[in-house]
Amino acid sequence: MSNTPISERVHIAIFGNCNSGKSSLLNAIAGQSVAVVSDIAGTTTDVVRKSIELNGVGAAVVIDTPGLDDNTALGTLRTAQSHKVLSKSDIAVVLLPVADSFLATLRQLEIPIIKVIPKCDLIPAECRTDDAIAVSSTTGEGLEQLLEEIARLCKSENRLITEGICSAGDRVILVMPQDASAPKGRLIKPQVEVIRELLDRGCLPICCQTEGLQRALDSLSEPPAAIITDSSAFAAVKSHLPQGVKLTSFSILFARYKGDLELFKAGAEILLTLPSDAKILIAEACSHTPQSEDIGRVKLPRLLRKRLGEGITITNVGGDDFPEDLTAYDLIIHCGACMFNRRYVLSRIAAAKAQGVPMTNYGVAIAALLNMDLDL
Ligand SMILES: Nc1nc2c(ncn2[C@@H]2O[C@H](COP(=O)(O)OP(=O)(O)OP(=O)(O)O)[C@@H](O)[C@H]2O)c(=O)[nH]1
Ligand SMILES: [Mg+2]
Repeated sequence: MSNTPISERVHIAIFGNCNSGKSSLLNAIAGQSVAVVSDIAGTTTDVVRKSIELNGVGAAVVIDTPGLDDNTALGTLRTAQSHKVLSKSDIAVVLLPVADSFLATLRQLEIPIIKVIPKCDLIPAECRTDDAIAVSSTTGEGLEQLLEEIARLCKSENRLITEGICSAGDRVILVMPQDASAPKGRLIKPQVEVIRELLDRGCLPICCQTEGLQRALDSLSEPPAAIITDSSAFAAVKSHLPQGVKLTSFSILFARYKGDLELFKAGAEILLTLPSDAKILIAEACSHTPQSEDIGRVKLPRLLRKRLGEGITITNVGGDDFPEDLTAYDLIIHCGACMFNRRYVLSRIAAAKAQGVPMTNYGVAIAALLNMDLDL
């Protein structure tokens, strides 16, 4: 579990004013001294992350942030850091009191909030309220209740990648071309995650490359429940698809799992009607050296130019480099975002929506460009 990548960990961020006890709470949750604690306001100047296993939650990362009311010379920079954490927070633990505007921002981003009355060992019982958990990092009071509430909120967010595509025990064929764009010696993360989930669900995942699909189908006594393919092999897979077998792609599964499939489908429809001088932003979560058959830099631009003409302008960005001003673009095409947590993808979607720029993702865009009829 200690190897769980950060994108799969539940992100629990602790927010509050200076000296409210944020770092002490992180230490209390982690059961060790991770962050520096002192009675000097503004002790925490940088975001501190601690990866831990939490009961009832599993792999989590607990994030300590600088005080929200830091008005020292560097305060604005520090509070900006705390606000940056927001876009990746699955759950916000808020030490009261904080400005109403901060709570309003959390609500706008639809981030579940757990309100905490900190240092409750110093606070008379009559000052406690029902909508906040009284916690003392010093005595441990309320800590268990806080952890239970975190676990409860996490359960309601638990989702399956292959929900609705197959049932427990089904046979599922996975088409995974190991071409020039595949990393050497390993499988990419979406494939690994889908295989793992299918195994957890008692399914039989059957893996092949595109040219092995017919043999895989022939080797089964009855058709599989579904075929999940790399987007680049859609056309080839479709030509082998037996009747009644569901077809989807890794990108589409992750669009549902991490994003907003309806919005991505609407974005793909707009893609087909874009003018010949359209400006398209292709955003990828991982920053890697461009490869010869790279989907975001080679395959997708090729398909886009074939469909819309050579006059379009394509801009590629990677990693955290997502422009704040998106209005220069007619469409954003995002990767499957296997390196980002769901909340971060949703915050990018929210930014695109707020600026009125349509958005889709690799798999949905490719399916539309190839006129594929998929089981979305
Ligand atoms: N009595 C009591 N003191 C606490 C508790 N939690 C924190 N403190 C004390 O409050 C002071 C501030 O604690 P920190 O955890 O550093 O607070 P912070 O919110 O991280 O502060 P900044 O990093 O400056 O924003 C320290 O002196 C802690 O020992 C608590 O539950 N009870
Ligand atoms: Mg601190």
